Amino acid sequence: LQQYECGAARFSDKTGHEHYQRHLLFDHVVWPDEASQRERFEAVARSLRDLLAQRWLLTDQTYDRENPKRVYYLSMEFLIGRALTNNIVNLGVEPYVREELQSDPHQDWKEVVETEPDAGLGNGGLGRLAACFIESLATLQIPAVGYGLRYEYGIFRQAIENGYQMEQPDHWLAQPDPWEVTHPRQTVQIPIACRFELQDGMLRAVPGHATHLLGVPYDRPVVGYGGQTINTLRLWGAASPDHFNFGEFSSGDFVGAIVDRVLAETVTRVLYPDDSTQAGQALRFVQEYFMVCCSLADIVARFRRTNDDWRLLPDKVAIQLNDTHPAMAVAELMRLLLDEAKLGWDEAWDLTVGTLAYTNHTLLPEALEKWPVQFFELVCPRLLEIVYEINRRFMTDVQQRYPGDHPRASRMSLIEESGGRQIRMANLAIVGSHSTNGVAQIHSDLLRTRVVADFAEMFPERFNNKTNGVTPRRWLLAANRDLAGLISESIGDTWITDLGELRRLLPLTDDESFRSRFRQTKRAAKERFADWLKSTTGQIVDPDTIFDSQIKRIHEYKRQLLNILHVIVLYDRLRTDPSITLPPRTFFFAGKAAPAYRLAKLIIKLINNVGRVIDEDPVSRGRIKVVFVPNYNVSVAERLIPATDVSEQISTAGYEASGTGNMKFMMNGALTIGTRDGATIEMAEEAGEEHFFLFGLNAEQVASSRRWYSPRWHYENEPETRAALDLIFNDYFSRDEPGIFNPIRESLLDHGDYFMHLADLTSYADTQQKLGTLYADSDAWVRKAVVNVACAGKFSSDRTIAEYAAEIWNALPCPIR
Ligand code: DL6
Repeated sequence: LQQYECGAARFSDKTGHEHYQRHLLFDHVVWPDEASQRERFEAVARSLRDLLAQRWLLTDQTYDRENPKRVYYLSMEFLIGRALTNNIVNLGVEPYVREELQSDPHQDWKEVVETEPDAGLGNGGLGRLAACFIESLATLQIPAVGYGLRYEYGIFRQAIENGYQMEQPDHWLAQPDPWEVTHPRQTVQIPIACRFELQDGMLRAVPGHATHLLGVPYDRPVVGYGGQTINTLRLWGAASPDHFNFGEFSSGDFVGAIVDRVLAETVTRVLYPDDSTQAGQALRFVQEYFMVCCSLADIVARFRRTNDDWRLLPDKVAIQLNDTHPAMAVAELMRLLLDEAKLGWDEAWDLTVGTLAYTNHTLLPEALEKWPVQFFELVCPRLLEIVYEINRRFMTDVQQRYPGDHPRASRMSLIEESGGRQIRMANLAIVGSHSTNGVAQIHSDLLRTRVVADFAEMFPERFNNKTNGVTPRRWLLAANRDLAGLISESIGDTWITDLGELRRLLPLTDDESFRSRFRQTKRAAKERFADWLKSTTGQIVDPDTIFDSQIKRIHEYKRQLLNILHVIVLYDRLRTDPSITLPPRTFFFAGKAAPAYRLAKLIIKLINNVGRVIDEDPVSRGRIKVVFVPNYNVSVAERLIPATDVSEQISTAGYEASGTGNMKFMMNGALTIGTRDGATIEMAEEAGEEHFFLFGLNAEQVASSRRWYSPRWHYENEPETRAALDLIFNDYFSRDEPGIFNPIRESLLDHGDYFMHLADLTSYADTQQKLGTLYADSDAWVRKAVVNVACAGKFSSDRTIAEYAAEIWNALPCPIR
């Protein structure tokens, strides 16, 4: 990496060594040979931060000097995971760091890496996508800042006890985070029209005198590959001003005032663990408001530093709203332009719409946020006034365009009147921005034609698709060193920043020695995973079995239940006839269920109980195995994905917006069994359906069979379906806790099986059988796996970001010289 020569050289010579030693000695006051692994991790991380500090400053300085259009990515979630390995890889200093650490006899590199906690500041796909995007923005040298919240507690830790999910707090900041830098001078003040109180152990916003919250910025470097551009992820921490509740100080309630202060600071204490459902608590509303206000204040300050004409705003600033969570930005930007910049309504509106863009990530109605009007009244009444005025004007437009169409007007209104007035955040985001995109072609189409069809009809030019992608640096180069090495040896390393280059692997499907090395990389990854699993959980798995993985949030629409039903079908076949041919397979499940999502938690319990019964039964032991890997997070994914042979992408068609795990598996050489849903459709288009195992109803069939679909029919007419279900319903997997799986029976048979598990079970089982047969032909299998890797190029987040930049943001790279 010639571009980074200067930095690398600095790390390689005595200075790099001294940085590390100095951090050990002076940050922790320990002798280097007595330091703990944690202290060593902090010292390495801080030395790297030293190394990139000047470049980081230079990046900002260049943006200020050249005044390019800048992109601001607003997201309530950034599921970052660990940063050390990625920063080393992206800075191109790996050989030097290795050398340095190897010269330290007390250093165990693996342990040092393991010491870093996962920054789990997100729930799943949406947050992980945001993390991939900021990395690609930096790699593409696009001037960008990611804005989010500095949650002190990330997504909960999941423990499994007696098969049940238990949630434990994840205090990932218990020890200082060596990557972050705080900039107290850039603290912003956020007006807030209420105070906080503890009621029944819950933090509540209650009417009270207007005050302020402070937003303290904590910056993390976002290192682009090659180390040229170091962008910033700015996470806001809430603090209260010293004069907070001064009245109570004067009146003698010193302790009460301090308690109030502490309560105000809880605003950014914890990430809401709900995925795809709206939690609806006032604190979450305050979090969204706080993130939006802090970020917009900062964006405007940056804009004003280099521009004195407000009319330039859309030429210099692009703000992307990651889902509706930051949709209050529409009203807040209007407030800034009206109240602070003193612009007229029409001009402020044009600038707002021209600056903002919105990404939708889900079609599930329950995930479309709506906030009670009272929350706005309580926390930010001025924003409510603005929303009302936006709606008044918008409704006039709708009535002019569709005179007399009252049902349409009421569907499109920003305000839902039934069941308590609520603000529809998706409507606000669409009306107040110039672009609305879905995250895979099918999702964008369904969004346009089903979910917000009225808006797509009124503003067709605003709707577009941006199929998701993932960063190949983290998900291939760093996560799968062996495969990445083999690829680079075979076609050079340009694929790292131009993933389409992987197509050059296609001719190598006919090269026996390449296939054999490819097979070895998979085998080695499986062994590594098996070792890790044994050492961390005690579970033993056999790398000679097919590794089959479904790793994602647990949700009915993702259908982990379909997967485990198929496992039960296999188990029942073995019980009936142990002599059948069945390629040995290990089914891995991993994922967290929202703590309040009872059925999802019960599915976890079922998976664990089935696993235990299968293990205990000699008929199935050694032939099929079910493993629930606890506490799924980014680091677990980095280990399991390279080791996986079969990727399960089996959502009910029309419900998975895109998926991104599917892409990570594909680029790591797994074969996909899946439904025609989300980006899986496009993946199969790239590789050819003959290299995929697609099954089941498509989205249209799901929608059109809703009226007459009868899960009971399947139960009564398909013997294998019935036998599998009866094992569950008759407590075969719950002898000690009879009846616990009744809610699963109710959901599948009594309540209509909304996600159509039973409709797809037979074709799923048939397709699984074909997959098993192919696995027995190792050569044919590897050929398909290589084709999959070769055709994964489209699914780089570099491609996705390049499309956002060209088609939504109109932003160009601004290289740092
Ligand atoms: O776009 C990222 C990711 C998609 O790949 C998943 O298909 C989708 O389920 C996920 N959505 C969420 C929940 N969103 N909300 N609101 O994480 O987004």
